[in-house]
Amino acid sequence: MISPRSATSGRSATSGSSATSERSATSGPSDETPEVAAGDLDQIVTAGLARLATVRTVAELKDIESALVGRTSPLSQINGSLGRLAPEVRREVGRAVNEARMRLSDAVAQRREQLEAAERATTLAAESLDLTEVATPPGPGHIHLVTQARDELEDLFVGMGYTVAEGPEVETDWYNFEALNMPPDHPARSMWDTLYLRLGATESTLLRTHTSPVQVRVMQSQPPPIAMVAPGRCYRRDTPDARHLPVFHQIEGLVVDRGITFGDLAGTIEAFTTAYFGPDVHSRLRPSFFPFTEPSAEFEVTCFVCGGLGCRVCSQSGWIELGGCGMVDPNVFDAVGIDPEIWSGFAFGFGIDRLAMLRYGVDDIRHLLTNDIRFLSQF
Ligand code: FA5
Repeated sequence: MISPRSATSGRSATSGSSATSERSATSGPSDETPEVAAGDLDQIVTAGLARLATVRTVAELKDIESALVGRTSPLSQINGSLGRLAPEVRREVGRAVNEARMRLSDAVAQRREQLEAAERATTLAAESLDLTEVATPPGPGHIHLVTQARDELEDLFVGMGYTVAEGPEVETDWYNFEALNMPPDHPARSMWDTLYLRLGATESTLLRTHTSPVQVRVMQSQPPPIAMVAPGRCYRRDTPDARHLPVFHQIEGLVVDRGITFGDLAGTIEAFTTAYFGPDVHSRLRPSFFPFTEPSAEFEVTCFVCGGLGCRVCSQSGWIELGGCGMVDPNVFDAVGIDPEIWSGFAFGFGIDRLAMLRYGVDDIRHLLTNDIRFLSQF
């Protein structure tokens, strides 16, 4: 550090020497005199300019500005101590400090302009729309996995000589239950808890719980021989889980002719499973109960996961249940006016969603409904 004289010494030898004598004469001992070197001011300015060059935002600049030229800045502190200098020296040092402040203030203003311009440009760029940009058009969709399975099953059965029939999703109690040998209060109705519509007499109209009512409608509308399949949507008050949905799809099959036997039913099911799943998959029938078929059976296919060896998915049995089947109950023939002494027949019904799950190894039936494009685009 040098004395205030030194701060001005660069300008003239004369003024420099007079400042020295003034100080010793008027300001007392040198340790009470603020000492400011021209080099110090230069250093403050140089460091300030370097600091300014690193500022990146207008907000940040505000803080730096007050550190460089604000009330607590080194320059203000020097200014504050000028009073202790002799008047001529004070003037010289004051001028030098002001010059330094001006340089820094100018530099701050210049930097502010640059930063504001840059921030304006960034905002504009963010808000701008590129009207020339070419948006990728959405790719073509494709048929849903369940619809693919339904179409394939229809083709398969048509190839085996069946016709395709349809029935309403909103059914009457008579078609869904009574004509199928389930009079009111029949305990088997509880197997198919459903959703009723506020239409007509209480609980007379409902969302069908299975495709079996289409059997009745077809037998009413045409005389035997009959060989038909009826795919469609069904509804149940089932809580969704990995294997159940409240809205799902079934396909119904009905064959009525003279001399139809349980062997025809078993052979038809084996033929369809092999055709749909391939030669390694076989079917088997397990005794069961349905009010509209006698005898009744569940039909099962070889487990796709373990190939029949037994695993967690098939509960170690090697088989997975697909649907129900059996010989048409004489009471159902009676309900539609077909003579069971002349005609016999079989019927089956199974879940299309379950079938698709098994064929493609889908581990949760709810994936079919979530509309996740990553899942759907795989099929
Ligand atoms: C029936 O619905 C009978 N109508 C089947 C039938 C037809 C038997 C003709 C005899 C003669 P079941 O309730 O078991 O049976 O359902 C048949 C199949 O539908 C089930 O094996 C399953 O594959 C499918 N299914 C049933 N409920 C659901 C559900 N909530 N979600 C998905 N699939 C289901």
